[in-house]
Amino acid sequence: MRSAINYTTLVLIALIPMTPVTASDRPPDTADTPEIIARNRDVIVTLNAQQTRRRRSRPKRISNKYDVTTVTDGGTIEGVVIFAAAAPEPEKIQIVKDHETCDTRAKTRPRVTVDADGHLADAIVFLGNIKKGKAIPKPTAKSTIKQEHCTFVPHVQVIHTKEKFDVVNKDPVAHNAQCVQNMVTLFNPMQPKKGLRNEFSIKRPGLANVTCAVHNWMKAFVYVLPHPYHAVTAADGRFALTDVPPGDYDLVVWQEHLGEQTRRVHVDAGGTATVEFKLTPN
Ligand SMILES: [Cu+2]
Repeated sequence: MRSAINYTTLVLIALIPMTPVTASDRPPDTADTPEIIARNRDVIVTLNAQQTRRRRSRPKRISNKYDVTTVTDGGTIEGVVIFAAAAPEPEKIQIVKDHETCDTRAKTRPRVTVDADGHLADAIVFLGNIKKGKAIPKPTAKSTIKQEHCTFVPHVQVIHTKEKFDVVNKDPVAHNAQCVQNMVTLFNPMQPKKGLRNEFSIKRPGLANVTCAVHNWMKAFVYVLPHPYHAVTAADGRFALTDVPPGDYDLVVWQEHLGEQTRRVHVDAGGTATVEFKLTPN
């Protein structure tokens, strides 16, 4: 009897590392995993807990409660984001495989994108605590994360909660796109061929990052928000949020290397509040 138990135990131990963690048997702390929609669920590869820990992101907690209302006396929040320091060295990218495709991309990536006056592009500005306001406009094009020249395009974007978006491989080499939010892997499609496309949505607001395990320099950021009050700063560092119901708000700016900064902003009916953010390296 004892030998039978020992044999069973050994078999079970031997099987443990081979058992993949799937969406349905994740640990209890990931029970509130955001909703994932995929055309082909077979391509979702969930990772083990160790891999998830290594790729942790630092999401800001944002309420998912947002009610649509008619905004007739809205104001505007506009301003500029300035990088108030000397531009840091760009990230160096070492391409070690798939040279025919990947060598077409730049071998460096700027940590900040600034113009001659320090105006910071590609920062995300949004209202952190708005509970009701205008409806999310119908998108003119479906949001997409493209894998092109071994680069995720766009590098930074806002996607709304529950919005359906595509991950698509435009390269003739294999990529994957592991998306992690709040230390939980939301999806991880392997796309071994050009033209492969998978559709997803994310239920929970907050920052998510996307990486490719095949090419370790590839990364993208998605800020998931339940409302339309957000902007990505243009080349001149400027942003504008319109039709904001009168009131007091937390205006948040985020940049991947500079972190977040929050400013309290008051909006009068029909008025314009002007904000200047100055970001520096941590
Ligand atoms: Cu890749």
